[in-house]
Amino acid sequence: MAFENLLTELRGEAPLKTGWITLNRPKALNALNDALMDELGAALLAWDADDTVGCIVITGSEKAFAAGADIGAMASYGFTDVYRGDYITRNWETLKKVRKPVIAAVAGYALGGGCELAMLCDFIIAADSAKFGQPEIKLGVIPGAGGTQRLPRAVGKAKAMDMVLTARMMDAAEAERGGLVSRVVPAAALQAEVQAVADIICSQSLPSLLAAKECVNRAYEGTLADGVMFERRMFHALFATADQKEGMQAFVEKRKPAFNHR
Ligand code: CO8
Repeated sequence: MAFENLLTELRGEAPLKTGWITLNRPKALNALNDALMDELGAALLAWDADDTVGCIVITGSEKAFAAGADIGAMASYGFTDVYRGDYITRNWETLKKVRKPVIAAVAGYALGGGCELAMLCDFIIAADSAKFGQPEIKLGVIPGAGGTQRLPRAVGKAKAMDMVLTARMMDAAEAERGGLVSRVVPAAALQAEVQAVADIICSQSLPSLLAAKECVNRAYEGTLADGVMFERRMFHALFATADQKEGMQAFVEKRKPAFNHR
């Protein structure tokens, strides 16, 4: 896949490969313009449909995961422009449609839409250089791609209010304490550490990965009773797969499973 605002590469040692998407508008600190978001949507859908890919990583540069929506591009817009054009929703829902696990590998700034993009991923692994923030208030607006909803769910109301109302940034250590990120690693080791995690994911059965992701998302977005019932039915359904037979038989025979993703 060749893009103007992204670099894409398949990596990994596991049976399934990891699709790496690197946001690549370095001169604008990976500000998210329409062209980049269109390419991101296309790259995500291509790898979600590719049977050789088990996991996707979205990353940026050492300095910035993404410094937000492209302020220059939207500075002159009026209400009708953004409302009629449904600005912001452009390809933002695409990431939610991806059924394979998506990891955000964040170094440097993840601000505004950049923080929202990272939160849309299934989990975030942060370099110790990462800085998260929703600074839209300084621009006379508010977060527009889920920041006011996902940040409180991740770090609680107090920290989210503090960040959204004052534009204060959260460093990697505070983000880990608050539950926004799953792990913090040295900046120089970010890609290797994320690939090691992705390789573990890519060693599992793909149907199980899709089911696990769907179930955890139910916990995040639905009621406990619905989520527990949904999980139980998905658990039952996985007994129809060859990978369940292989996974359990391999344990009994004290060997590694060889999943065929069926
Ligand atoms: N949009 C456009 N250009 C940007 C952006 C941005 N968000 N951020 C940085 N740049 C550009 C700068 O203009 C500069 O360009 P140039 O060299 O041509 O002057 C270049 O990137 C480097 O930036 P700085 O010189 O400012 O670098 P510093 O290291 O001094 O500062 C900061 C880094 C702190 C990250 C600073 O650039 C900054 O504050 N950026 C803006 C952060 C921000 O306000 N983000 C929120 C934007 S609004 C938003 O995201 C709404 C989300 C809605 C949903 C998403 C829809 C897509």
